[in-house]
Amino acid sequence: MLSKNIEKALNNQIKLEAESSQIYLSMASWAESQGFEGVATFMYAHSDEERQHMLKIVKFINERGGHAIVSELDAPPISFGMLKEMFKTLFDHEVMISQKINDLVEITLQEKDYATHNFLQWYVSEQIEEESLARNILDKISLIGDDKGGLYLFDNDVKMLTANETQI
Ligand code: OFO
Repeated sequence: MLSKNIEKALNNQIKLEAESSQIYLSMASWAESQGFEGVATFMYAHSDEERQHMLKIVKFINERGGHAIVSELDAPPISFGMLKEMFKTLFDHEVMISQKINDLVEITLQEKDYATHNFLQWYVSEQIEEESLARNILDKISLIGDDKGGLYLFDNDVKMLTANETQI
C-alpha cells in the first residue's frame, strides 16, 4: 500500500512525464516546420517514450491501491530559436527530471517503501541514458555551429539514431 505522501510524489512525477511528452511533441512540430525532418522524427519518437514513462507510473500507483491522477499540464514553448538551443533545452530538462527522480528515490528510502524504491530504479537507469544521449547530440551540434551542410548531415544522423533506438 502506498503512503499518501508517496502517492502524491508519484502523481507529481506523472505530471512531469506528461509535460515532457508535450515539450518533445512541440519540439517535433517546430523542427518539422523548419524542415528538419530527421530531428522531427527523433522528437516524435521521444515524445511517445515520455508518454510510456508516464503510463508506467499510472499503472504502478493504481496497482498499489492508490489513485493515479491525470491533471492539467503546463503548456510547452512553441518555438525554440536554433537547433542547438532546442537540444540545450532538452538536455537541461532531462537534468531537471533526473533530479526529480532522485528526490522521489530519497522519499522512498525515508519511508522504507522498498517496492516503490525498486520500481524507481528503472527510471534511475533511464535518466542516465537520456542525459547521455542529449549530451552527445549537444556535443555534435556544437561542433557543427551554423554550417548549413553540417546541419543537413546532422539531421540525417539524428534520423538514424531514431531507427537504431526503435530496433532496441
Ligand atoms: Fe521520462 O525521461 Fe525524459 O523526461
